[in-house]
Amino acid sequence: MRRLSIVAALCLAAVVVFAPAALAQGQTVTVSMEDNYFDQPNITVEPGTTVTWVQTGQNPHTTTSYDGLWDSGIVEGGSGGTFSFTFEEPGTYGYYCIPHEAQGMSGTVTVAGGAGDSATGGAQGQLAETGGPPLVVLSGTLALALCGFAALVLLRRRRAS
Ligand SMILES: [Cu+2]
Repeated sequence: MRRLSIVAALCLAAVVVFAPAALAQGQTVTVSMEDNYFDQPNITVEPGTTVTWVQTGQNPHTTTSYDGLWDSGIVEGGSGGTFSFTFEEPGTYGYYCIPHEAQGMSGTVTVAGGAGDSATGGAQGQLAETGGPPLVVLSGTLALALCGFAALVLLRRRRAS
């Protein structure tokens, strides 16, 4: 019986360790649109991350993809308005603010961590995690499976004795 509770504790520990990594996959990153700059102009995110731009300035701003992937349109100053875009594919995505591009109000979102990624050089990373989440999730799943198996074996032994 004592052994079984040890296994249960180990399983719980595995869940606690690996669940945050699994949840991080669909994370959200916020970039503020200030007067007249993006507070984090260059960010690096994992595939599947939603970037939300928040209007925190008094001037009208936009977040507009250079590649035509997204365009918030004018977000009025003082409105606290937001615009979100989810990045799935690895790469570097440049964007700017239509009224203030000439004043240097532009930025990049680098999506890294997917297969075949090689575009991380020079990017100012917001994420400090090394190693891809898919591997972490995989090993977490494996750990849980092993826990379950161990519990089964112990249960069987208890019944046999
Ligand atoms: Cu602007």
